[in-house]
Order: sequence, then C-alpha cells, then structure tokens
Amino acid sequence: MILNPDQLNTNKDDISIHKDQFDNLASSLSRQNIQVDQIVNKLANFQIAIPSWALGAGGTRFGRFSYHGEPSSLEQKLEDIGVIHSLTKSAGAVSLHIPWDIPKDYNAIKELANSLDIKFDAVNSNTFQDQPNAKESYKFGSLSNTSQAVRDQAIAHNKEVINIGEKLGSKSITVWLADGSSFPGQSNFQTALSHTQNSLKDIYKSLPNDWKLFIEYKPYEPYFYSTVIQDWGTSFMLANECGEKAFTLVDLGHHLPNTNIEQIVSTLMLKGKLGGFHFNDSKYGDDDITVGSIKPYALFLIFNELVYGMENNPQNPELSWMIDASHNLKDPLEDLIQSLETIQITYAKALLVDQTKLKQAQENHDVSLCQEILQNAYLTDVRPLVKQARLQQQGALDPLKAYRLLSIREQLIKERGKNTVATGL
Ligand SMILES: [Mn+2]
Repeated sequence: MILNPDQLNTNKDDISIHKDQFDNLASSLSRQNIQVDQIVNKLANFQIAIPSWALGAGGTRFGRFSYHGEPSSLEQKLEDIGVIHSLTKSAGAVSLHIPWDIPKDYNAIKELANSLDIKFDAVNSNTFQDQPNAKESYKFGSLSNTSQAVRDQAIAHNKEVINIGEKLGSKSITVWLADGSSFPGQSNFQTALSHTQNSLKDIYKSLPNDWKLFIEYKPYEPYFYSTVIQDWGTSFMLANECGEKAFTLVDLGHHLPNTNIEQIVSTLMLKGKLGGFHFNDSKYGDDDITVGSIKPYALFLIFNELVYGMENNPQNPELSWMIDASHNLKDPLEDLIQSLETIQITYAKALLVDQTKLKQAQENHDVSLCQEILQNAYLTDVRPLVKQARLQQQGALDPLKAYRLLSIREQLIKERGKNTVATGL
C-alpha cells in the first residue's frame, strides 16, 4: 500500500486553526529573539530510522498477540515505513535486521526504498539466537564465547551483514550482544571481555572506510547476572580500542532505573564518541514502549544535551537516530506515529532553550534561573512548529488522525490478511 499526497488533503478548518496557532506562537517566540524559521527547518530535516522489527506485534516472553495485516516481506515493511513517512515526513530511513531482512533482489529493494524516499540506515546483526542450519550455537554467547569456532561464526555473520549493508547504501552497523551470564561463576568476566574486544576488532577490520561501527550496551537481559557490555563505559572503552570509526550507541531503555542518561550523552559527545541513539520509553527496564509516554521531562533533558552537543561538539559525528520499540497492545504504525510526534515535539522544545542565558545563569550560580530557563522551554506548546514543518513538506497536519481517516489498517488487513507475521517476530 502506497499513499499518494492527494489523499492527505486536510480539512480547511483544521488548517485555518493551525495557521492561527502557528502565527501566535511564532510572534511570541520572535519577541524572545528566537529564529522560528530555523527551528522549523531543523524539524523538517530531522529524520528517524524505523527498524524493520517495529512494524509487527512484538510480544513478551509469555505470548504474542497478532496485530492483523502485519508485513510479511521486506517489501511490505518498506511500504509500511513509506506510509508513516508520507504522513509524518520524519521517518525517511529504515534499519534492517539480518538475517531476517536479506533482500532477494537488491536493485528492486533499492528502487522501492528510493521511490518512498527511504534511506538505509544502520544494519543490525543478530547473534542472540541460533539460525536454522547454523553449525555453532549462541546459547552461551557469541563474540564472547569461550569457543573459538562460535566466535568465528559470529564474526563471519557480522562481516556478512556489512556486505549486505554495503550493497544497499548503508553506512553503519550496530552490534548489540546478548552475551552474558545468569549465574555467578558461570563466566570469567575478563576472558569474556577480552574475547569480545578481539572479535570486535576483527569485525572492525572489515569496516569500509566511510562506515561506522556502533556498539550498544545493556545492563541485563536476556541474562540476569551479567552482560559483557553492560554500560556506556564498557562500550566507550571497546570503541576506543577498535578505532576512530567505532562509537557508542545509547538506547534509552538500556539503563538501570534513574540513570542520568543526559549526562552520559553529554560525556560521549564531548569525547566525539556518540554514534547512534535509540528512542523508546520505559518504567522498569527495556520496556520498549512509546517514546515519551512515561518520562517526557527526562526525554527533554536528554534532548537538551543532544542539541547542545550537536551545536558545540564538531568532534562528534552526525547521529544515527532510530526508534527501538516493540508493540504489544497498540497498532504498531499508530505507536510509531505517536513516537515520531513526541520526538519532534521534544526536539523543538530543546531548540527553544536559551543557551546563552543558561550559560550566564550557570556562571552566576543562579540555580533558580537555570531551572526556569529549562522549564520555560519545556512548558511551551511547540506543536504548531512541528505541524508547520510537516505541512511545508506536504505531510499530514495530524498524522494519527489522517491514518485513521484513511482506514489504513483496515486496508492492510484486506490486502495481507489477518494472520500474517512479520519475519523475526
Ligand atoms: Mn536498541
């Protein structure tokens, strides 16, 4: 299913209400010397990758409830992202997961993605489960395994993922390891870390010159006692030892409760080592729920550091943004639309922070004023800016409303049937 822009014609009353709201906000911001056009352009240019695994129902370890009309091929996954991108104009990239998304016809897939204005962002390897006919098993780890044969298989898989990504125009690979242990004494920490370091260095050798290697970390799960790459420090150290094309990837859900993620982001950007960023929200752990649905102010504080880094840290590369979520109750496409909306809104709020005033207040140790400056930006209703950025690019004024009015899920079910399951889920 491919949307054409004529289908998005928005109700004239809605447009006129938006125009009033935008004009009001723009004039109030202009009086505060904020360049509204620049903010709208930044929002329009901000593109977030959708991972191929977020388009169907995920499930928990207790069960999976299908969300009907799910995509069952790579082509259909791209079409779903195309629908979201047509509506939101902010999902112009896909992040593939290998081996689930190996194209049968590379040219056809590239043409389809191109026609939908979708780029190929980071490719993801998968050594957290065994593939059919695999010689070695990852039950006790992959890049960290005590067996050289298992490590070699995992290294070869990562190199294959780079090859596949190269054929599609990707420029980065994300490595997330499930490796760890569930019981004290099960694993020798130093051996596991050394094996992982050497395996990553081996993969890094196959990295094309214009590519990046992203190393993701996670404190627990699927194992419960230890993970080999448990925190940003371990990832940062591994990235440094690999070389200048290796970076840390921060996934919001991969932290223990109350971790100061904004400070991690800030430190990594200062050191030029933040490469990728995965959005989601959580209450307890890696809950993978809708961005900003539980801790919107925390997300704002993180975005504030991201914006500061993007403006002040030329040593840090442009980031790869992705939504890493899993959908169990909501229509995955509706959930992604909501996440994209929240990301844009929070980015806009962070762009409103008066960095000059904030710096002055910090230097004067005016703690109350520092807080006021942040809260003033956070409490501004920036939705008209986000809508304006979308309208400028012929997206939908209200993407979720348009999605429902166009009965997209109903059409997908008609097209694909009720019982399709996306590969990898
Ligand atoms: Mn992630």
